[in-house]
Amino acid sequence: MPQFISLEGSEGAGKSSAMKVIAAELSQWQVPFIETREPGGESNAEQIRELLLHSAHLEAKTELLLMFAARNEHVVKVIRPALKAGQWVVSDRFVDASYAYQGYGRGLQWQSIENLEQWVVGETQPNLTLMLDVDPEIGLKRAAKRSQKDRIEKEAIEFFENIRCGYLQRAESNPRRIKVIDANRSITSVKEQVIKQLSYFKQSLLNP
Ligand code: Z5A
Repeated sequence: MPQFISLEGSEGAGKSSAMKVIAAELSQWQVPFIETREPGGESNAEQIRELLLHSAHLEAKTELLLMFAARNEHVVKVIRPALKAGQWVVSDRFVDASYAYQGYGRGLQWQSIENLEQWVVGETQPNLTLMLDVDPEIGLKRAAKRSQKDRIEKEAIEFFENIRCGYLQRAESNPRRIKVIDANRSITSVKEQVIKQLSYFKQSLLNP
């Protein structure tokens, strides 16, 4: 059965490096897979991403609705067809990010996010989510080494602290699916933790 894996974490958690580790592992396992991302992962969704990351200002509700508009294009045109065709899907962010950023970060109503999730995502839920947990002070320092900041990255540290709480809360409520990786540690340690969690996941598929 093809599996859906998502990767989550706040600013500078090291998702890009973790994506490479996951891709290398899946290649070794010889499973067909696609790598994708949110917001984006599909041509219309990528255009919505531009709006989301580079508009001068967006109302919080608009931000949430655009995340789900992009997600609908992504789920219908990319994720579901790939899974149906027998490919695994690895997505850099998915619906947990909306709970963390728009729910905890922007303070939008939980119920609205749940309604949108039911409507847009439905049963197309990740089987495994690796959540890279990093102290925002560390994550923001790492991210500062990169080029220009986008609209969301310009938020204050308190915003990212709330997001971290949101992610940890999600992990606590979904312990079977969401595995927390300590991303405060070195790149090598993060890599080892990711490989370990993937190996547990593989075992759970072989011995359900
Ligand atoms: N968003 C949302 O609000 N709601 C939603 O529903 C969704 C998304 C789906 C775009 O996401 C934005 O959309 C994002 C959340 C929001 N906004 N923010 N902020 P994105 O995933 O495309 O963008 P991002 O979060 O800005 O990704 P990122 O900062 O690129 O994260 P990263 O991939 O985790 O960082 P990285 O590039 O891998 O690492 C940053 C640097 O740190 C780099 O130089 C690394 O070499 C270094 N690094 C990484 N790991 C380590 C360790 N362990 N030690 C030392 N240095 C390290």
